[in-house]
Amino acid sequence: MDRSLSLITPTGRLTLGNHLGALRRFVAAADAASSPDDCFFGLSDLHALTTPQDLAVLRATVTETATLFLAAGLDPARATLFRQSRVPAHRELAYLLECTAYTGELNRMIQFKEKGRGVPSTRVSLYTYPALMAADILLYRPSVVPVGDDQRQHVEITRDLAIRFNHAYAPVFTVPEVVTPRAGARVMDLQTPTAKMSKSAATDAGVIRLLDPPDVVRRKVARAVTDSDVGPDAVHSSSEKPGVTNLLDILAACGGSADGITTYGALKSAVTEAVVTVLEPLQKSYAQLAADPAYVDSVFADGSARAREVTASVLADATAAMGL
Ligand code: AQP
Repeated sequence: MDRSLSLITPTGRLTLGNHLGALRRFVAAADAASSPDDCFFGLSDLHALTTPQDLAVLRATVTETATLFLAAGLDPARATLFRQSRVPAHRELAYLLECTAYTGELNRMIQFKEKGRGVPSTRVSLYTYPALMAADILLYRPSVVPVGDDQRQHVEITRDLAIRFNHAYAPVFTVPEVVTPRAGARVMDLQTPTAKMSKSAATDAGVIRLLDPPDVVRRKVARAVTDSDVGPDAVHSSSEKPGVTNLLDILAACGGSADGITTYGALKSAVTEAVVTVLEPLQKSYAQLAADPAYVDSVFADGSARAREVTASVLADATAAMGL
């Protein structure tokens, strides 16, 4: 089986978008795996430091996110779950890849353009993070990287760096393919349906968190922005009707159907029911796991130890290839 690799940054409490675009895909890949070495899924806590964080909140978010990985159904016997900061090869290879990357390509990265360019207090790490992200991927030699649509640019720069490095020095890296899910590839904010649903969104009203109770989900969906003068069975076009398109996409991704629905009220009820049905088992499992934090810690400690083992030879090869 092709090795699969992906990370989630603990910059906020996980959202429905993180589940449909990432976690759920991780679980499917792990379920199809024959060994935990086929799937590496991590918490990219180093990436969280590219922007200022309240450290107590960061610690709590790391714990919650780690617990959610397991609650979503990731089985440590089928996937290696790790923390990026516990695997020093990530930072070491990142430097070697900074020596491979060009400022021109880093200047084009959307995240830097949107969050940091022109702001004097922007952290240098926000500019260089694509090199760390490339290291995150290339260290594991995955042939496939499952990510939401929004992350394609990151995997594309990783491919460029790997190809450049392999040509300039030695064929050390596997050049990975990007895989994006069809339904739920990009869940949009319920209040601003032209922007993706983000865990670090400034306001919570348009963001469904994985641990939101059913009544909170209902309220957020009920207040979701819809588009004027169009029934939900009208043309499915995100440029003209981003609000209703998003609701229809969420409904489909959560296993619901819009057949026979003709009003926004009915659509929102169906969306609520479908989302709650997806979240309920996850929340139940979360409550059990949260009662045993030592178990969650041990899973990630064991996974990080395995990640240190598998990344050591790739880092050694890259270091030697650069003449060091
Ligand atoms: N709205 C989304 N729809 C589909 N997939 C999504 N992902 C994130 N948001 C959506 C996927 O979740 C994984 C997490 O990636 P990340 O932690 O590196 O952060 P991100 O993509 O920047 O996610 P957020 O939630 O928007 O975080 P912040 O607010 O911190 O920037 C990825 O696989 C991503 O595709």
